[in-house]
Amino acid sequence: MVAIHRRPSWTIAESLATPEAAYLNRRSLLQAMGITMASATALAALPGPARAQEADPTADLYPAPKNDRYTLDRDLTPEEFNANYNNFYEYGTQKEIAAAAQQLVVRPWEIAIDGLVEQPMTLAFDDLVRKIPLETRLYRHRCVEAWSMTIPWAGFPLKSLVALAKPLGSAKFVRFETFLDPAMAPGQNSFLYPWPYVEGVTMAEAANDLSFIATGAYDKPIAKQHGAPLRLHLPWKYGFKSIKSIRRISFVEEQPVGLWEAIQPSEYGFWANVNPEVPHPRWSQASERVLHTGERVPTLLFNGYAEEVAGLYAGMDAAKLYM
Ligand SMILES: Nc1nc2c(c(=O)[nH]1)N[C@H]1C(S)=C(S)[C@@H](COP(=O)(O)O)O[C@H]1N2
Ligand SMILES: [Mo]
Repeated sequence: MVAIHRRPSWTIAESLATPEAAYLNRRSLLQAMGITMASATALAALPGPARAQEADPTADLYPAPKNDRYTLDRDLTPEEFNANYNNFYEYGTQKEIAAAAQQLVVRPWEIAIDGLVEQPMTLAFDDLVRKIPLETRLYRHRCVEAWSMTIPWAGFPLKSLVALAKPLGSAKFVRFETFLDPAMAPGQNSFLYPWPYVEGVTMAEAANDLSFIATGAYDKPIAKQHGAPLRLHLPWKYGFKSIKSIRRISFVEEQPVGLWEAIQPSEYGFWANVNPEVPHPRWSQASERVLHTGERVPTLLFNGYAEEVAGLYAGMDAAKLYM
């Protein structure tokens, strides 16, 4: 029984993935807000001002200039699709968490920087986002569930934030942690998950130009359901590595254990590099469903970013790199 409970729910059909209690809670929450299930989806899909009740103090930073190194051979996923099909277990185990995620309180938002650094510090997001020039990059996003999207992120390279943090030479990994606040994230009341969400990368991965901190998407500040006010995106890795709503960044000597790895280490590893030839223990990674077209296309090694990142893994044990 324990093994079944601990199995991530994205491994089963979506219609079965939501425990009834969570589903009912969500319904009553929305009803209390005067929102029906149908109108909640419509509400989340509304663009710009119609939805944004609060003025965002960083709105003037977008659109950010485009970095032409990162463009794509595929169409972008329309914003309404990205805004209404998410994984954000703090707000539920189903894909339709956009309405619930509006409970996320993003101001004030501070990011603690600690561990093996010259001087631990706390950064206010609204200051940080003006310290490093923002740019727009078109990135592929590939979930381990075998679907994909393409997203126009805005933000800055993770390596710029690392430089600001001044890590010591002894740091080997960067560990990221999301907020812990069950009052604004009902999913964190579930004892099936070891909250808060944690993820990590090596110092070399963090220094790679592809590793990106997204603060915006679709030419405006990033939506709450995507992990406002800042989230990681590592486009050559399965999506679960790209942690949302970062509150703490620690420089450490030991390899961090992510939330999914902690739950099921035989299925979710530290590296999680995309590889079509290495199936997940229970399903193939050979192809992926492009979310907005429904089309199935072959999956590429390192999700199409081999040229940029393959060198990071030279000489390493291949058996572990792809899960
Ligand atoms: N804090 C947090 N970060 C998270 C998740 C989550 O549940 N909580 N889900 C991950 C998974 S599995 C994926 S595929 C992506 C989804 O990002 P998106 O909803 O913006 O497409 O976020 C990742 N980051
Ligand atoms: Mo995912």
